[in-house]
Amino acid sequence: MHNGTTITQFIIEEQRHIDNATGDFTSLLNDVVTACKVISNAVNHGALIDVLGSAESENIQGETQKKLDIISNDIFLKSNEWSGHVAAMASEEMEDVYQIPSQYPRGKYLLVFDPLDGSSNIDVNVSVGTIFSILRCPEGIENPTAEDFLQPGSKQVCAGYALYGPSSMMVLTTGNGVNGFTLDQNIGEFILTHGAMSIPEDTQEFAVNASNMRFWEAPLKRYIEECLAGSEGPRGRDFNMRWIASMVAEVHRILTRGGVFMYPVDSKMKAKGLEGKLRLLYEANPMSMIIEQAGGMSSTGRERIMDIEPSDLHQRVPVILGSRNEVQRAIDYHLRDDAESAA
Ligand code: P6P
Repeated sequence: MHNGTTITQFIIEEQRHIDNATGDFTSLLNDVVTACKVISNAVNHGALIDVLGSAESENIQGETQKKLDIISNDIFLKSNEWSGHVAAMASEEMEDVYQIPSQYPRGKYLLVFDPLDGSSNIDVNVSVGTIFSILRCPEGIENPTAEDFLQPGSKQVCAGYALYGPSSMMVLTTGNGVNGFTLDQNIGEFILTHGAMSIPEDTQEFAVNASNMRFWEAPLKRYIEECLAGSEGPRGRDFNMRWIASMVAEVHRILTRGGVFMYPVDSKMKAKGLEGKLRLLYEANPMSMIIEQAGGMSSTGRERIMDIEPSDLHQRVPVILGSRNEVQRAIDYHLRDDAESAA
């Protein structure tokens, strides 16, 4: 018998602090946990069960889908469509909103997710993850449309991720701090191992895809160049760089030891009419809620990500998140640059 707190027990104990809780949310979260266990199992088996490689299809983003992208998306849909807790779902892998099949009751929550983030890492056996966000369905809406999902990140009732790494973990927040759970493969349960996760305000570690540097805006270039100048430069101390190309893994490292993660908008994206690489509803918003709940900051460089009023289901935004004092410095550089340009 294990002696740790299971994620199910933790969620139910959290529910007790919520007035007139009906158990719907708790049950929905448990279905999300089940989906992540099934995805973890598929990811861990990799080449043994022929789930690697390309699906020979593209998603709405024009990105080649991996077989596991589609498998993971289907796992999420099948685990959550029947329960009567969800009114509709949306995902990186589906162009439109997924309506709950007519044979199942509808619920009061909207579930939006990136079923397998960082999937370009799958074939080279590097950590990947699942990101999810839970919103309330607007009152009286029977058949939610994309419009009903367009809520600012501040309206999320829950945000979390599963990280399929050396161990499989789940990290989640319901607005009352951030807690991490490790999958005990022997009993198939996520056990509380990282209570009350908190991000150090300062860091000497940044994560950015530096190969895009020549396309960045001036303030981002300034921030990174100063980090690279290290102890001989204006920062007066050396920095370390990491880039895993899997946002879930980067965010988890930052939650564990601090750091700053950046995926800025650049001139290549702007030439295509895009405002960033990462998607607001199912990457930036859930990760921002987690980061803020752990004492960090999450910004586009010019505004708090969780204040953005979404305009599209697959809207992209620039992301700068992590240790508060470093994110604030990057914001200051952006605002100063804008003021100089406006002068
Ligand atoms: P690049 C994965 O595709 C993702 O959405 C994030 O998880 C990750 O941080 C980023 O894109 C990686 O982007 O341009 O380095 O492949």
